[in-house]
Amino acid sequence: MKEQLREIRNAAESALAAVNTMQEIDELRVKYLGKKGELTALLKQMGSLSPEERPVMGQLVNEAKAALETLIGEKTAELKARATEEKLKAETLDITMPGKVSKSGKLHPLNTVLNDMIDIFQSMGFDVVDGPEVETDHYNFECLNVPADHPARDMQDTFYLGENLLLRTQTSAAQIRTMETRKPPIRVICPGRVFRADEVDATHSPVFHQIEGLVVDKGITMCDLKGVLEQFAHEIYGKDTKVKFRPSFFPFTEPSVEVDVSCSECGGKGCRVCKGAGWIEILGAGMVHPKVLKSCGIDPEEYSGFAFGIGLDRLTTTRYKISDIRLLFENDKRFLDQF
Ligand code: 2NL
Repeated sequence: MKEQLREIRNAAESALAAVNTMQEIDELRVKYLGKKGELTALLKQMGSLSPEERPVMGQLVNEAKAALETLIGEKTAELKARATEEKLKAETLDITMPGKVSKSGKLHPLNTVLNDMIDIFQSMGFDVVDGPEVETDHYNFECLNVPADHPARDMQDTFYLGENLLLRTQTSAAQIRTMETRKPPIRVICPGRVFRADEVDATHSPVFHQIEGLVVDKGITMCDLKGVLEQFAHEIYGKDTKVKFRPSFFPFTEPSVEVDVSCSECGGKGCRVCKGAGWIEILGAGMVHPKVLKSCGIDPEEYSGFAFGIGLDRLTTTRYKISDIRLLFENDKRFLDQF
């Protein structure tokens, strides 16, 4: 029987030394230590031994059991450690690999310039107002003292949607509506899309952007207009920028001016950007025509005001040295990615 025990123990030990999986260990545990296992079977044979031999043999079998259990424990720990090591090896991160660059959205150059303009005028106390892009003849022309025979009213210049409906040609209509609904003092700017039936080329587009400003109060003069526009020019182009008023004509302002700033590229000496003039025209402006005030229910004897209109697209193309206005509307990603 001792011989049998040694054989079982040797066989179990060499089988355990060769296992590679937890499943194999479990199978060996059942084979040797289980209820129907080989060691249990040996214990059951003890009845055939003499009373002297029984405890000796019992102790030997128990020793063998304990030894096998220890061995199984060690082998299990070893397999678990090996599995962990393999798992870690498979999950190795190469922290020197370049990461994935996620692209963030950004503002269209027109909106960058617009936001700057809004900041400047808001800091001077202007509100931003909005209005419809589809307007009536009344708000777009009539209230602005644009007479029926004015060339701007021609089908060739304005997109008409019907007898009296049209796509606004300037954002003034929104300001007319503001004068109708608010009482002076009024200080507003109105940015937005405007439409003209222009021939398309590098400097003309049928859709473009305008920012108009309007101030109405008691005792507003041309000096206030000049002060506001000078402040605006200094913030946009720098403190040394000079501002010049030239006489002009618009039906909705009297007197009317066109406003030039000293060329920011050459400082006024004359260069390619200003075509040798030293000045660049940036906007049109003037004192609101008394007829316009009256058409909005504001008494021109009591109140006066100034208004101006700035083209946003030209301001953007000169700031970023963009050669063709059409690039602003095509939304080609290769173009937009440059800003
Ligand atoms: C230009 C000229 C201008 C205005 C727009 C205006 C608005 C109201 C009343 C009177 Cl509600 N005037 N707007 C005045 C002068 C010029 O725009 O050349 N823009 C690019």
